[in-house]
Amino acid sequence: MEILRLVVTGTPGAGKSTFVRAASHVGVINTDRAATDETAQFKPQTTVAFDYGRVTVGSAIDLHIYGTPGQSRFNFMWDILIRRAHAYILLVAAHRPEDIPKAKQILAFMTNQVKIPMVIGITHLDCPGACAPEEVLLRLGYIDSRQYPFTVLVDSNSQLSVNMAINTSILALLLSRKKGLSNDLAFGHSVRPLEYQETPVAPKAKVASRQR
Ligand SMILES: Nc1nc2c(ncn2[C@@H]2O[C@H](COP(=O)(O)OP(=O)(O)OP(=O)(O)O)[C@@H](O)[C@H]2O)c(=O)[nH]1
Ligand SMILES: [Mg+2]
Repeated sequence: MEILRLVVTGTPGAGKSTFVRAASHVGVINTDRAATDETAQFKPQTTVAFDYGRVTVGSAIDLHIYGTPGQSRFNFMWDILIRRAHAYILLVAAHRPEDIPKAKQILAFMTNQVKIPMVIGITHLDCPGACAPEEVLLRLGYIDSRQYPFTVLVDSNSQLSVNMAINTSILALLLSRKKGLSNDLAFGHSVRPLEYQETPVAPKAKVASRQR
């Protein structure tokens, strides 16, 4: 059985720990602790190291799932986790568009560290004030719908929805291994990778030009 590692990343409260809990076939490891910063305004606990769960996919794949912390002060964990990952899913909360620059920063960080398949998971679409998925992708820098990365609409509380997101991540991974298929789709390279910066990108920052 092949062991594959999927990293679930995204901004605080995007639904990473909930996703790992819903997905896992075994008891999860969870490192949530009381939130002491601005995260405490919308949720009492935040992940300080990682979440860990496992999913057996048929008889072929043993999928290990790692949820990252959302806060950038723990970005040393992003680095540790992504370096051994085979693919990752970036969760973006549609109802907090003000957090999308932070999601873009995480994407830039990951893209600069590794070249592995990536899926965007848009969460909280059921919440008041949620942006449409296309708006979320546009704010992330995907200006051309013909070059969207693999994208799934996710409710981390729904096991079915989480399973579909996992299947899409595995599909992206398997496609990236296929010779003759463009890797652009699976790798989410339709926007030029940004340089990671510690400070969030200003909301009106210029969208990166598309890679030719
Ligand atoms: N309504 C709604 N709630 C969601 C959805 N996805 C996740 N949630 C909820 O959003 C909250 C997210 O909490 P966590 O899973 O701890 O978020 P996290 O991304 O791990 O956050 P950090 O560890 O702080 O980075 C939980 O209360 C979930 O039940 C969704 O699609 N819709
Ligand atoms: Mg968490």
